[in-house]
Amino acid sequence: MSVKDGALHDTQVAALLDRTWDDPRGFLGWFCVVNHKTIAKRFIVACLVFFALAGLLAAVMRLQLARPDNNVVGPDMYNQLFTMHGSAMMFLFAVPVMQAVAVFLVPLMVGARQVAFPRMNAFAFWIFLFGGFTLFIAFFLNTGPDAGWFAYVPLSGPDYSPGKRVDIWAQMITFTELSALLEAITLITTILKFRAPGMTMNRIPLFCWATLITSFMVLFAMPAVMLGSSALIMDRLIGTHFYNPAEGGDVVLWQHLFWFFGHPEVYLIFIPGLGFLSAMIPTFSRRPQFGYAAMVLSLIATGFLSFGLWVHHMFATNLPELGKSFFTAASMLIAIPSAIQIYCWIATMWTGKLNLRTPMLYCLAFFFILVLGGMTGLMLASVPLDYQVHDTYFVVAHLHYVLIGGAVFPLFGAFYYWFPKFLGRMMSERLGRWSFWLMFIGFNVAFFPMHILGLQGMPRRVWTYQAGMGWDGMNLLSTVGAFTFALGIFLSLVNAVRSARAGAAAPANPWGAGTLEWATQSPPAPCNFHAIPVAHGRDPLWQGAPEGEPSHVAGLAADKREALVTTVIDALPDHRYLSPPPSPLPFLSAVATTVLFIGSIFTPWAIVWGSVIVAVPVIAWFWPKRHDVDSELALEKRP
Ligand code: HEM
Ligand SMILES: [Cu+2]
Repeated sequence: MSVKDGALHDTQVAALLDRTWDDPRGFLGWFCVVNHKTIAKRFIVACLVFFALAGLLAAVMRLQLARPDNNVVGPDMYNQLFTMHGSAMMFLFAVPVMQAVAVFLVPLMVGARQVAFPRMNAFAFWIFLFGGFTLFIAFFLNTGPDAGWFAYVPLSGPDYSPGKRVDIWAQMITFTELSALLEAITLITTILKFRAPGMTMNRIPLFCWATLITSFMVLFAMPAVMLGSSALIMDRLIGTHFYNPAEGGDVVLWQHLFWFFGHPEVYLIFIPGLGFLSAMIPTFSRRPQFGYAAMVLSLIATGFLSFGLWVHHMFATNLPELGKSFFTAASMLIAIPSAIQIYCWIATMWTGKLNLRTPMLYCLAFFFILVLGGMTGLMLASVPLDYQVHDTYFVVAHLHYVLIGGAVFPLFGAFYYWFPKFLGRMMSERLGRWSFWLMFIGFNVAFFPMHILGLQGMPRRVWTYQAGMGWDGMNLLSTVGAFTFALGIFLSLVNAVRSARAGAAAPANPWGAGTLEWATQSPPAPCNFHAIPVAHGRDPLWQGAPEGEPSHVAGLAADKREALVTTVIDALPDHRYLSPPPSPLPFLSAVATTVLFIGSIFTPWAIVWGSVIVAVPVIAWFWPKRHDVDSELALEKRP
């Protein structure tokens, strides 16, 4: 039987496609799902749970610091709090949530039916989930890591951090970053090979460009930290000497490996944030993005330069002074591509017709907050000032201005913007505005005073301070701000839950946007598009197909999970590809891999017997099946 989906408006074909691509049902089916939208939704929810947990830890820290000589938690607990807060925010929320949103949006934006490697995508989600849970379970058992999210040696080495705390940190970081690597590969391949015909390189939506660049950065950055943390656990468990100067190792090696990852990490959060803005600003300005080529080039430049700055986190080590001045120069240079982007957005808004809806408010907050954070960044990039405020609250203020301005505000804007696409319902605009203002004011009240505290000399990572240092008022203010911020976030959650149940049904394109994800119904059908669109411009929904040109692809089978693969540069149809059906094997492989990693916290032998446990489901996963081989051969024979 060969059913073609070429005939548009054919409800029978649409129904068949829905059946072909639908998620399996039932309790067991739940573990077999490979649909990128379902996986992405679970992934986003998991990241938000980790965000909430990390936020709760921050709230406890702020309670402790609200008054001098306070005793809400003790010093040991405080160490775990800031370590877990930093680690969870960076490793379990900020980067993965960007990847999770991209897993949902990218196939829709490029007009594809599925991500490139659906089962690997599912596997990556499960190991992320298990790794994150392991870290938090350890924390609730009072064995949470306590050496900082940067885990500097020798503090995190065997001498100063005995016990299992840092072992758990090291293995779970390697583990969850494995998930980031797999997601990066999935996203890169999807963007390069699964674009709808006509979506040439210079028509890729800017959010997809941002995702492409961050994914390439992940491939270079994550191995550095995985290598570093693997060497760390070897030093701790089997007595290697990577970081032990007494035996020829080097403590600064850790800092190089960590920050070679750690600085780009910030941009892994920030660049997708830029991508969100480039999707929302043209829509709410009702005109195409100004300076598309300049935007793409400055995204690439930002990604590239971000690898050349890591030493600015190490100015207080005794590296050669000349080297440090080069890193100062590079750190200042990176402001230029971001400035170009900001000018292009301003030009877009200026020449367009601004429509100030909730998502747009979050975009405007980005401008305000990020510019302040960027300025303190430029200040910190100069070595003398960095010596002065090193390890004070000035740095805490700076990093939250950049991270929250660069990622959290754009992300919330993105949630409001794409919520109709995610769940098929509109969010409340009124609650959205309340939430926005509480977040914006609360954020500034929480973090602006920290600049002053830092300049007054309050060190970071201290669990308390004495009265009479002149820090009391600012700290209390900061705590009040933090709780206001949290209340604002909570209102958005209320908004999301209420709207998911009782929001107005969303049309396909509620904002009148131009990119392809809005071409399909809200929420999209299991196959994304009943007929794969052909892109005739950068904003296909605004431009439409010229007279006589095809608007959709015809001729794909509807009774098989068939996807279209196109060429990298010109997006010309290349070949058909059978997307694999649902399977429990990614889930089982993830369980096995988790056993291996958790075992390796306790004994290096877990690598040996763990490999056997992992091999079983993985071999089953990749065992060639007659059915697949036959249908692939059959496809090749078709014209
Ligand atoms: C929800 C609002 C937040 C509050 C109230 C908050 C509060 C804090 C505080 C008080 C510290 C300093 C701990 C200390 O040095 O004693 C801190 C550190 C940190 N925060 Fe946040 N934070 C928030 C959100 C975030 C977000 C969204 C991110 C990342 C995306 C983040 C990343 C970090 C990092 C990386 C550190 C450094 C941890 C360390 O020194 O090991 N925070 N935060
Ligand atoms: Cu940096």
